[in-house]
Amino acid sequence: MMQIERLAEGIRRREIPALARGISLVENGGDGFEKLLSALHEDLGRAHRIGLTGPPGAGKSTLVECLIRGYRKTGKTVGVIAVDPTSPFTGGALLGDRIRMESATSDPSVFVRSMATRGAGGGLSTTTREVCDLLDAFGFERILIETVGVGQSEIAIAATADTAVLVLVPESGDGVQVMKAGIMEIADIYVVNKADRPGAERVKKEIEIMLGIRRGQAYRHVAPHHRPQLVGPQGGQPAVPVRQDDSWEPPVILTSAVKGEGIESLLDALEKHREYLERGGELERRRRERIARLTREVVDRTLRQLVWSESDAEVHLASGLERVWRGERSPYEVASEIVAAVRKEIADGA
Ligand SMILES: Nc1nc2c(ncn2[C@@H]2O[C@H](COP(=O)(O)OP(=O)(O)OP(=O)(O)O)[C@@H](O)[C@H]2O)c(=O)[nH]1
Ligand SMILES: [Mg+2]
Repeated sequence: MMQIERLAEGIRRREIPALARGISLVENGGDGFEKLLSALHEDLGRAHRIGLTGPPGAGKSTLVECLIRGYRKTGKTVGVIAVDPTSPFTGGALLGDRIRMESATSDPSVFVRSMATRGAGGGLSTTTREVCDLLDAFGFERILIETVGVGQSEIAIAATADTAVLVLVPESGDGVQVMKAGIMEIADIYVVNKADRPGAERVKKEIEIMLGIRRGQAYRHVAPHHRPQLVGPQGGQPAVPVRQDDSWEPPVILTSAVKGEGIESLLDALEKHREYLERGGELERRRRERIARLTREVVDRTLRQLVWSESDAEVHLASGLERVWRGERSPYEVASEIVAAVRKEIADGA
């Protein structure tokens, strides 16, 4: 316990070794990792968390390196998490910079961490979110989370960010595929990277058309009284007319990460989205939702732990399996016997 307190203190004091130890503890679900996260909870909420997802090889890591350089120019500190990377970061130069920065000052500005393993403590998205929390508590102003793929688990990871960026490329009709996969719903910014190759403009148009169609459909199902109203603070007409629709229109940005082109536009869009989130109360809504989701997941994993590691469920399972094998029980009957036994254990023990 004291050790955990010290670790939390070290992270607050921006000590890289403490951060690294904290991340390992969280990744492995080691002793006291939840206490650490709990202690740091009050330090959260300062970072802008940005998720970048997209198909393998789309240039996400190269873009991340460009963004780091962009943020460093304006003096912002950046933490990076690469989840299940299929290829390492290419930027030897970047790494060199990082080491120089770290040794030149006790206030490290860039920290890059790969998460090659799934968290032992819970699902990948929960663990990613918890590692993000450590980076946030440490004080990084921008946190970039890179994930490969456009499937459900990547969507879940992207949903732990404040801003979700989907990185596509001109080839292979990615646009259409991704829209069909439904990842569309979560992206706040679209990037067509490798715009130095042919077809980028066409993919951009495709995405914009699809975004337009979605928007049109979305409004048809909204009853008029649910639309934002032009009312002032006292319910009358406002002195300054507010825009009736302050919803976010996801921009589609062309970049060439290898040439460093379009990066300013992307940085600009990211800042605009952050401002939008703060202005309209959307940031608070997203963060509340995230806290609810996290709490549910922590309850889930605590219950799993309670059942499978701290009760006699495994013993009941072993004897139950024999009966299933002999044809005396179905697995469902055994499962409900296990649940009943665990309930009784808890009731008796509590
Ligand atoms: N032509 C071109 N190539 C690029 C661009 N951006 C990245 N690449 C190249 O694409 C390859 C993959 O780049 P990465 O940045 O590793 O892509 P990634 O999306 O992080 O890849 P994974 O993490 O393995 O999914 C590398 O060879 C890059 O040099 C670009 O804008 N134009
Ligand atoms: Mg990568």
